[in-house]
Amino acid sequence: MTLPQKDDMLSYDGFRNEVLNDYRTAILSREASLLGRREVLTGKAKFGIFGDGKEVAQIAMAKCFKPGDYRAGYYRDQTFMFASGLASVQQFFAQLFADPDIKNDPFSGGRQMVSHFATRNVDENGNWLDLANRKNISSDMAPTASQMPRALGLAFASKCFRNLPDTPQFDSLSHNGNEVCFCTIGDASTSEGHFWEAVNAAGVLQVPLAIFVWDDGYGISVPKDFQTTKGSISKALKGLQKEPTTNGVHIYRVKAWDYAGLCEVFEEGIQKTRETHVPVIFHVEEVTQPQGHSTSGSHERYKSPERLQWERDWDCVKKLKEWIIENGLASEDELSNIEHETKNEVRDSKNQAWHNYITPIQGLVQEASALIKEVMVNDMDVYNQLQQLASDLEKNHEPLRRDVLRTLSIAADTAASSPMVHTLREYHDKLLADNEHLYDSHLYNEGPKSALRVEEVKPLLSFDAPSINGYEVLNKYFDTLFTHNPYVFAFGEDVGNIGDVNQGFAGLQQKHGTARIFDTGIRELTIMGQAIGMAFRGLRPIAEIQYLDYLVYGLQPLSDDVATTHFRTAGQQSCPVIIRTRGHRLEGIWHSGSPLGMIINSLRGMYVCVPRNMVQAAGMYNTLLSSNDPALVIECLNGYRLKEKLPANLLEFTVPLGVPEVLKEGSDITVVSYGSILRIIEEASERLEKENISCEIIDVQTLLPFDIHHNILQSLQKTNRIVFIDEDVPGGASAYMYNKVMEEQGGYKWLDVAPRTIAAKAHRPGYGSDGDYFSKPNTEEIVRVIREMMSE
Ligand SMILES: Cc1ncc(C[n+]2csc(CCOP(=O)(O)OP(=O)(O)O)c2C)c(N)n1
Repeated sequence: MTLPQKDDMLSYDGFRNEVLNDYRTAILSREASLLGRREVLTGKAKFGIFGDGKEVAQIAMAKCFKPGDYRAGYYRDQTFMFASGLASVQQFFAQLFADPDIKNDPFSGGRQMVSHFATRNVDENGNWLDLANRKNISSDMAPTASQMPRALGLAFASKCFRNLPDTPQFDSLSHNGNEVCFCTIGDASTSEGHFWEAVNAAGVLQVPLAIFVWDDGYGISVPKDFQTTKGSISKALKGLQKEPTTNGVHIYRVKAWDYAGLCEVFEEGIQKTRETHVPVIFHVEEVTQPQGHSTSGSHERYKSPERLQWERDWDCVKKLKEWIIENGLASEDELSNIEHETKNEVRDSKNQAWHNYITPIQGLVQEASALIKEVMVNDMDVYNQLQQLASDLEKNHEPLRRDVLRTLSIAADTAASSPMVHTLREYHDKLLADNEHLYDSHLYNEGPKSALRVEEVKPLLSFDAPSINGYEVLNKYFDTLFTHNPYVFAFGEDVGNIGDVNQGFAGLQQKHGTARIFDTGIRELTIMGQAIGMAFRGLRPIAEIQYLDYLVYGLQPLSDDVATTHFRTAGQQSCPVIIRTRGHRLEGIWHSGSPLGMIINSLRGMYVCVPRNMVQAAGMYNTLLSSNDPALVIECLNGYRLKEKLPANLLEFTVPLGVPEVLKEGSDITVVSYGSILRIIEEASERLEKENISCEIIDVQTLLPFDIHHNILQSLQKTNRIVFIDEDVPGGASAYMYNKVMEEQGGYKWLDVAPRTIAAKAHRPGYGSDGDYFSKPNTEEIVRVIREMMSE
């Protein structure tokens, strides 16, 4: 066999040590799984899902994982993490216990379930780390196959770097695109469309992606014959296999218990993809799952006794031990010693993790119970109740912060008439505030890279600034942007050759090159994945969804991955994608979409910009590119041929996020809206003006964030009437704006008449101009509603 060679591996002793160290890692990881399950069953942790059965394959895999490489995997990869030196057993248990201290659970600060790993990609200030010299783990997610789009993107970024001119500014991000993305997936999850779309795209794009399919024959209880054509993912993938004269992927099959075979096959495959960028798939068969799927159930329910016996016989750790003995590398006794020592070490690490987790909470318990006991009351019953509350709290062996807060709250209610009750309330509130940061922070960047900290710079519009079509504004903007910012890339369906369907990029591929502005297949999901991987690796992708209506195909990775990245890593990972699309009214059911309610409710963690014209859009792109926050920008489909003045400071001007603009001042009613419909509102306002009804028209500009300085409230304080208008369904984003102003801003206090919303019909807009008129809000409807409000 050929193990990847380190210097001392050339000697017999070096080889033997490596093998015994691998055995030790296998035992360590298996023991962590066994103890982990026990911690859940005894109630110290809530849920466990472990990597038992995959130890040997992952040890072999880790041998090929080099600084600069990436992993996009799922919840079974603890052994890989231990073997790569990226996780300790103590950290593993800290995450199992949901320890919110980032020093203890460095993957998620207690926010994710066990085995959802991550390594930082930015420092505390949001600056990119030297990723080319680190082993990188993109933060894991639970939805099956959700790692696939991102994995494709992480690998694709290597291709981008390899195709860029060799300038030193990218040195810390890539070594000429030599980095491989290691992607792991369970066999059942290959049934997801995500898998197929990503593998096809990888075969077309030719990127250094190494996919490891752990085939244990089941997806929880459902066997692979129900999951995969021919019951075998490598057979099903045959048509994608690379041939000498075609593109495609290399496919290998290997057994999960075959230590020597795994080391050999992985080394060969990984080296190939690193050098050639031809993707590689390892179908790892005969994987066992000694403890079943997770702590939620038992596999005896669905595996036959024969299957269970087979799994015991072919357990990879057992097989590795046999192989070591057969090859005379160590005796049974030596291996038993390793087992004994390692198991003790795992137990100690687990205990230390628990100690670190529980000690600060016990401190809170002590402080709270001391305070409760000290409260002076003049009623014996109350006194006894308080003593009981304090003592119950102290007796709790596994107290939570929640128990401390609850006890304090009940104690304060109990001692309501005591002059000392304020001590309880104050301590309660302080604890709540202190701990909120542990659980309710980092949804967006909070430091210097926050988009909300980007200074506003107004566009310079000279007298004689030319009035040009909206799409030409964008075209000139993107041209200037691509000339000056080498980190920016643009891609999507029809973005390259023809420069997008509305010509924002017309002629720019020819000028800036196919490496930076390019076409993709029709596959919104993995276009988002490409953006995610590139952004994760320090590039600044502008990825297109051709029309807003097709965002739904790409929404899953934005919602589950991008929008949660910063939160789920407690601020350690940034993924500043910019998704560019165009929407609102144009024509027919699938080219008139404005489903902003769906979007803003699924994308908390991203910003959502709804510019009314292309100058505003360009300003928003500038703002976003100065920050690390991810965002969706929705341009107006019917605005590309409207005339706008071209600002002179194209790359400098910024539009602040969350700051509405008053488009027309007025005194009778505040009209709040965004996007294409503003032009209809302006028309309605002109008609109302003739009746002496004066509308103040406000463009919110961004829905996430929404009016952060409460400017709309100021308008309402003047007009005492307000209507929210958009093209979404009733109860969609218009209801969101209503809620923001009424509840968050306290707008209800300033109303003279009931506030209203005007939205589109619940159905999608029909085709043709009358389809539009009767489906979306129109001038007459707006005039009628405002007139009604004025006469109330
Ligand atoms: C999108 C989605 N659907 C369902 C689930 C629930 N679920 C979690 S794991 C799992 C089975 C996965 O099986 P497989 O891909 O073979 O991986 P294994 O857990 O066996 O390693 C299912 C259905 C999920 N997490 N995500």
